[in-house]
Amino acid sequence: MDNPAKFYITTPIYYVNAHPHIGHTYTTVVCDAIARRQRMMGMDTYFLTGTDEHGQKIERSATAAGCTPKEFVDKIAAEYRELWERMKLSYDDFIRTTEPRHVRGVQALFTRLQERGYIYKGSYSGQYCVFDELYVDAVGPGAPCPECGRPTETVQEENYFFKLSAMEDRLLKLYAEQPDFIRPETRRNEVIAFVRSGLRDLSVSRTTFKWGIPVPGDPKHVIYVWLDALANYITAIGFGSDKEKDKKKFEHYWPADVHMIGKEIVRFHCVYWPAFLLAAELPLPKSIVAHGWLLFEESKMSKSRGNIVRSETILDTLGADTLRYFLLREIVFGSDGSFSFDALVQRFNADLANGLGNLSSRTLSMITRYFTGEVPYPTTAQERTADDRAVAELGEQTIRDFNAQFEQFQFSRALETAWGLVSAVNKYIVDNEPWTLAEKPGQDARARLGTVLYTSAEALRIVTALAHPIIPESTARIWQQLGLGEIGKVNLRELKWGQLQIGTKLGTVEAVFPRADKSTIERMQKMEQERSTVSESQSQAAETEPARTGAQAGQRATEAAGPVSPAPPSKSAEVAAGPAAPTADNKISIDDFLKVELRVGEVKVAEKVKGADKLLRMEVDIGTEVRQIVAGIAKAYDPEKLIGRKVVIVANLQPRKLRGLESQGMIVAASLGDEGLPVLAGFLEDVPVGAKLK
Ligand code: ME8
Repeated sequence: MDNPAKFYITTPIYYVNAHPHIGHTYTTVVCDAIARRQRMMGMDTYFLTGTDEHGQKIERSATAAGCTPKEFVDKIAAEYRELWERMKLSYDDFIRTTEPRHVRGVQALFTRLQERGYIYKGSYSGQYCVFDELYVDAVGPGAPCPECGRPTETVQEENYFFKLSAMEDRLLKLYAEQPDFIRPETRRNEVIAFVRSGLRDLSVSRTTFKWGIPVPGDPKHVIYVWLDALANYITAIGFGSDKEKDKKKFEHYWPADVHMIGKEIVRFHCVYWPAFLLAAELPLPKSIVAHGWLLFEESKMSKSRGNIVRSETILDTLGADTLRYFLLREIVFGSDGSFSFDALVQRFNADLANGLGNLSSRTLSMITRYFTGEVPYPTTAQERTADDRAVAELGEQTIRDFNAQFEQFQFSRALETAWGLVSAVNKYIVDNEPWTLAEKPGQDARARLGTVLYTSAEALRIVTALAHPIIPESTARIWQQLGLGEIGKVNLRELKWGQLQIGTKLGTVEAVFPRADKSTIERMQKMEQERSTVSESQSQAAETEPARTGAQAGQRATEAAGPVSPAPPSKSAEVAAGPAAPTADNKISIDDFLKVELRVGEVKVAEKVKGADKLLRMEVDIGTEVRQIVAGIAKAYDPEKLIGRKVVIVANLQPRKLRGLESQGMIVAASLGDEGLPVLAGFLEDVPVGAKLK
């Protein structure tokens, strides 16, 4: 049943195989802004986020890091929570898929699907992409995953299957009858085309690893990680619990109003998830909204590409509101958008420091100075100028447009609208020169001064209320300075021009957004570099680091690709830049050595680099990810002969470009003779991919 008074919104639950970056922050901030606004509209709002902690990818990351999966997931889940606190995210619940309430709920869902005849036992033989946790149609060992291009693994096992093929017509009917089920339109069309091309039954259990939720009554199988993960949206609000209070909660909040996701996980949410729910006879979410990617240096920001920006760096310099504002204002929701420190600082200075910050401080300080801190009388309507009326009308229009645009997920336009009012009022202040009016004698000038400052303060109040869901901290401060108390209590539905009470006593006026100077960009870039180095070495020590980017280990750029010869100690000391200097006899400490992350990798792809007769481009699986490595070994090795070979990789080198190709690590080799003929390091015994050398 539709319940107009409630609003339930979810983020994806994030994998804990890597640290959070601003891509994860983006989705979560979008949901937070929506949730905060819904609360201000008087809706009974529930905002859910969490972490996705099961599956082969996580199990492998934990093994590679030398700890148990539980230790591993606890650490990264805590990082997410800590970061979300700092980002001022107002989530109501944080679900972890390792929690008993989730395990119980997933098993209940599985049983429900079995009872309704949608699950049967069969055997699967084919390719599986561990990175995407996806069964793919690719053929042959190592065939690339059609989604991410990484080599797939051949899986042959007895599995439980879900009758996805039986759901085709019902899904197509759903997409036709509920056009808003998938947004935006482009994603909807892709999904429809995918389903029309035919659905095959889906394997929903695995037997080759343990880190998952056991199938009820058949614990040798663990439930497919996507069935496990998607179910979080219902288990978090009580599905599968016997308790009356949980059942009520589920009935109250389910179905979700919005599942917010990134565009790469549309198929799981728009095909598998409604199929599971239809089969289980549970109501369907009202809409699945997919946004684009945050790009950095022109490609999708992701840990495996090593091009991430951490939210912490921005939090430490410009604060949570700046990042929140930037993400919603700069990225056109639905499309891909680029992040850069330059653009961030520019937005901050233009819109926050010079725009809203300036409007707030000049208006409020003038009221303090000229009217002893009390909101002055505006003159009567008849006496107001066209300028005054234009601002009031724009204020009304801004409320209407902002609301309509925000509701259509057009956050950037909505903020542009609100900041249109900010600019108009800043101009109005300049045109009307209240500082000159204050100098003039007589009642008329005083009345004009009152009107100009009232109009400015009222416009400031409106923008502050509208922007609160996006920049909660700074707007709360402006609200206090306006003398209006707690901003969280505002009812946005009732927001209108003219509600600012005459005589309101202002709070202490202070700058909310001090301008950032040019050095801020450099500082942030430096912090990012230091953070990478610290997090690399910390995780080395704790041995809990998951997938590595290979970035910032202090390696000289010229050494970042090509075979490594056994290096003399002084050279190793350069590689392992850090506090521990080489000792007098040129020996390095064990700590220095441990900074170099050596891993066993398997060559999946190898080919010559055009126009470079010494270079080979390889894709090397290092257990947690597949790295592109460019090395000067073409004279010694035929590319075809390298495929399937186990090699040793220096995994934590700063990536560098060779002939336009990024090399994300180095392959270890002996270097023979004057020419330095490379001979690859290898093993006599069989060793697992991803194993660490120490
Ligand atoms: O896919 N730009 O988890 P995940 C924008 N566990 N958004 C980005 C982004 C980027 N560069 N990078 C990540 C999973 N995101 C599964 C989900 S849900 C039942 C299971 C955001 O850690 C975006 O929301 O890979 C994307 O869909 C999500 O993080 C992927 O997070």
